[in-house]
Amino acid sequence: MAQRIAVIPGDGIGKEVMPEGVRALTAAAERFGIEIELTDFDFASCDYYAEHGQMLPDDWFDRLKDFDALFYGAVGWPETVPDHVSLWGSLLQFRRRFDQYVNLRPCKLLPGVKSPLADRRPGDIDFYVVRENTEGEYSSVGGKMFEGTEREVVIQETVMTRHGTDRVLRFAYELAQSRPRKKLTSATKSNGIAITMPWWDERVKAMGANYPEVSVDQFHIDILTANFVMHPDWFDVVVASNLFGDILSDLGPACTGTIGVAPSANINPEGTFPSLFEPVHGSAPDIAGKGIANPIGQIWSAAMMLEHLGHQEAADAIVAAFEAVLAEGDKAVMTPDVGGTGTTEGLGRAIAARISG
Ligand code: GGG
Repeated sequence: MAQRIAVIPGDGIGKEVMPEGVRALTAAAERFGIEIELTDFDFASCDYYAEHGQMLPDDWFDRLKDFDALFYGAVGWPETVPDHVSLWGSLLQFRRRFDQYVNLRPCKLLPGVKSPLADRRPGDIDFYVVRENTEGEYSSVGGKMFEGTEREVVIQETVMTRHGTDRVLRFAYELAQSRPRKKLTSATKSNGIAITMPWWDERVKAMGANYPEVSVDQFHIDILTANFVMHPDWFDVVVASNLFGDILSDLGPACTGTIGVAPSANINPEGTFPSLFEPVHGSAPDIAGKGIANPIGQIWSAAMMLEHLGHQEAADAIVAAFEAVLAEGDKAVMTPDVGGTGTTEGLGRAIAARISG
């Protein structure tokens, strides 16, 4: 049976990198005899908002729920739609309604890509950020009082539940246990945020009782960010709340040279709903329309999607292809963020050709 994949490019460079993600996906599917059925959607974009006054059609849930996976680009075009409106109107709806409670983001220094950190080589940086993806600081619980007056009050709460926290910690522990180093790092700020964060620390300890082989470090987020820069080799699996995980999963790839290559998987581990795969980067209005965005974040997300769908060989072939093209380092093929003068399409085509063999 064909794998049904919803293709949602979104905004800005999402529309430019998506064709290259699809090119890589199609090349891998052809090579490994995987039947895929791609369906394009124009919603979850600010262009759609401009036409319809909302980011998603009313029936979006029913239209997407039976897909095997969602392949997403990027959201946001602040010139026309405030960022919090576009994000809450699209991506955050997907994550919540499809219960994609794990956001898995690999940080890996790739061959041919220069880390801004001194003397780092491929192999030195290779870890995962596991971000809680449905609650925490992104809960949007709160409100305003006396709006627009001198007495204006604004409140927004962080919501952490035992159910929501334990399930993402379980995923992180399982991942750490499956890796050779078996090391988990948890990020909080328990000295300053003195209710939710110490409680998260307690849940980490409680869950750890089920995973005696996994060694656990607990860091405050401020020193943890410093250590991402000074000692990225310390980390194996890093688990954090929604906001801290979001920040760490931009910082991690930045330490590997460019956020342009970083992929992510928004996973519903039970498979009740489709999972969503997207690059970590956003719509990048500063370079949108120039055809120079790095497509590897989107292409690597395609590999994570194939792995999730059970096609490990095809996923490995995509990763091997972009690693080989990066290692060759042809400046005319590389995009500017990795030191070249090439284009999104040129780099995408080079990788697809390598996948096809
Ligand atoms: N492809 C990722 C994307 O579009 N990100 C935009 C963004 O601001 N995301 C915030 C988040 O992931 O919570």
